[in-house]
Amino acid sequence: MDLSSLPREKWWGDEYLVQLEGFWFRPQRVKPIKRVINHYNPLPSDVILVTSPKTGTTWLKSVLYSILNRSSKHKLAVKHPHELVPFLEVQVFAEADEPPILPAPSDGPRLFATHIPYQLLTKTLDYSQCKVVYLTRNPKDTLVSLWHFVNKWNMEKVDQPWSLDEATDKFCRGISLYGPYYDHVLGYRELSLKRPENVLFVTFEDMLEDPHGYVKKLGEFLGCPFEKDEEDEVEEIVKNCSIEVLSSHDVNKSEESTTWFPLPCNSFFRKGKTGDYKNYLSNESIQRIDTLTKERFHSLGFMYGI
Ligand code: PAP
Repeated sequence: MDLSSLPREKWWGDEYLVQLEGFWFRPQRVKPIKRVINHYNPLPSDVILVTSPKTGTTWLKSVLYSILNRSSKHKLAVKHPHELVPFLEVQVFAEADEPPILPAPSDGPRLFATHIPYQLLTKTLDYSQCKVVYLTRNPKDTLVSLWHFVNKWNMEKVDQPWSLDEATDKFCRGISLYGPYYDHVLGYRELSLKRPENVLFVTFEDMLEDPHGYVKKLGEFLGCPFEKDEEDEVEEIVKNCSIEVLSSHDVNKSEESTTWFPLPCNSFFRKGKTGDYKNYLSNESIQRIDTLTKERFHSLGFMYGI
């Protein structure tokens, strides 16, 4: 595919995004995303975590990994969640010209993650019985988290920080990683309403409020419920996947970059709270985002606390 034929927009620093079928991506992701679309045929037993960037991917990767691999959940102490649960477009289908040889499901369901919007994966998902867990997060905290992440990345390249006003403007105009954010959420929201057996829609805020209840709910959804006498196991998963415990492991504290992303392993852990936007966004920006949220989400009965 000729990338130069795609619409492009400046993102931050000298980075730009290109638009494919209405969504914005880093140019180097386009080919792997196309490979996922063309070659990934999910098995009915596959579990796919889908998120928009910065909505809690690392957290839910740890939780899902622990639920599905109960006997090896101790691996979370020595491996980064992004290594245990690979992204389809960043790791699994990253390099190969040919489709990769995917692991056989002999050890239980395969667990993958992706940020690819439903609008680009309709053929992949509509004909599969695989389970999809979609995690979203309120747009203001998502934006602030992304802005912090980019500035960490930015530091290694240019001295000028990316201004939050510019980040907000781009986010609201949809020019964001795998954005527009609203279209991303709505695609999976509608799918979850249409196919609740296969798609579970979860918010970061609900999970943070009741992690215990959500670990059990996810276990049920994935067909591996916790028994009544397994409350301790549920509690252990909640604790081991908390940001405090996860971020204390050497592997997650590391300043080393992963092989597939040019930022230290510790960049995926910051505060992990809700409402941090209040410390950063101006009233004007909050109003702009809330208006957009009402316009885009309320018509579908998704209130998101506004
Ligand atoms: P990714 O999509 O690039 O993989 P992702 O994991 O979604 O990133 O986003 C990181 C956010 O999740 C950070 O949010 P913050 O900037 O608002 O703090 C990070 O702190 C948060 N996070 C990571 N691990 C956890 C966890 N175990 N519990 C709660 N939040 C977490």
